[in-house]
Amino acid sequence: MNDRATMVPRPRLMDRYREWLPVTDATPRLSLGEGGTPLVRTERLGARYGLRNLHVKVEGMNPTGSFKDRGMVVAVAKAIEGGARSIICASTGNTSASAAAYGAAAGLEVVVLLPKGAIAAGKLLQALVAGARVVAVDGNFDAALSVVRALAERDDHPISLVNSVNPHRLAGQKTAAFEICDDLGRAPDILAIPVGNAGNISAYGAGFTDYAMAGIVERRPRMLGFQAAGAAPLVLGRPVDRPETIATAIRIGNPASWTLATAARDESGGRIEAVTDDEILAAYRDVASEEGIFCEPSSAASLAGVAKLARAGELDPDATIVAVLTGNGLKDPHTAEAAVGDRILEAASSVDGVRAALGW
Ligand code: AN7
Repeated sequence: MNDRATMVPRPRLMDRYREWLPVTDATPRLSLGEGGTPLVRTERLGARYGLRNLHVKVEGMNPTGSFKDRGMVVAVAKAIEGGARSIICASTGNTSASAAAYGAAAGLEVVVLLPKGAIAAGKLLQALVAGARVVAVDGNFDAALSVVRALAERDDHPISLVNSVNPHRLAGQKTAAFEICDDLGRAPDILAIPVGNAGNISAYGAGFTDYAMAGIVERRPRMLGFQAAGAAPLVLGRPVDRPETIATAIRIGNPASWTLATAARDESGGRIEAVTDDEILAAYRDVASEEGIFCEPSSAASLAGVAKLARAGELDPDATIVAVLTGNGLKDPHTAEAAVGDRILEAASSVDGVRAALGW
């Protein structure tokens, strides 16, 4: 039997890391149970990639299935604290799902702009079922972001912008870096992460820096960011007009946090590189079939990059590596279907029928 006196309630994210967040006594204690996601040490996947200390941070375990909840809870709480009644964002899907959920929980009007036809099915449905006002715009994410920025600046319809250009979003997202250090008892040697609008790599960089400056960890990890090859402005060093990739969450041509992200890369001695859609899909299947972890395609960009650098002999096999899996695979059933093909065996409903189908 557990001693109930030693069992503590699960802390809220904003309480657990309060001293690092812009939280005051006037900030509403909003929570859907975000944060506290698993850090899983991979055995089979690590062995496959020739790495003895490969971990994944499973951010798809957040309430709406992505890391966006860490920043959204802070941004929405601060918006309410400031008197907002409405919030708005542009999104490749996960930010809108998160804004819709936290906005619903706080009783706010939520408006989301999405690039028409370029959002994974689950993410779109999350926003709709939560009651957000969804506008599909005839343009890509970069175009939608510039429209919401302009809308949020107008006085005729006051509305709070909750894209990652809102600093409270990045403040909340730093907590994932804190959790990784708290779980490992140190900072990893390498942090691998997918990069789209480049907010998350910037937030992790800031989080590791906070812990290093406070003396909680001795040094910061090298940050390795990975973009999809068809949407790799930070690798090319210039915006991409027509970004293309099956990893729709990171189909972004002109990242809002460009300067912060390249600074996080450079201060850590890291790199931002491109991985192809085929490499992303291979890693997406590998982590599901070797570890039982179903992430969304964009998330697998981090592992695809690790696999590629490991193959090239550029990673120390003993390094402590954490790859961030930013979102849940259930969000994008169509990519999953295409990735596995028609693998369903058909059988009569009998022992002999099933034995025949299995070739036993
Ligand atoms: C699963 O939801 O930009 O580099 O509008 O959903 O911080 O943008 C999502 C981005 C990685 C990239 N993985 O993070 C949005 C959006 C997943 C994502 C990223 C996103 P950033």
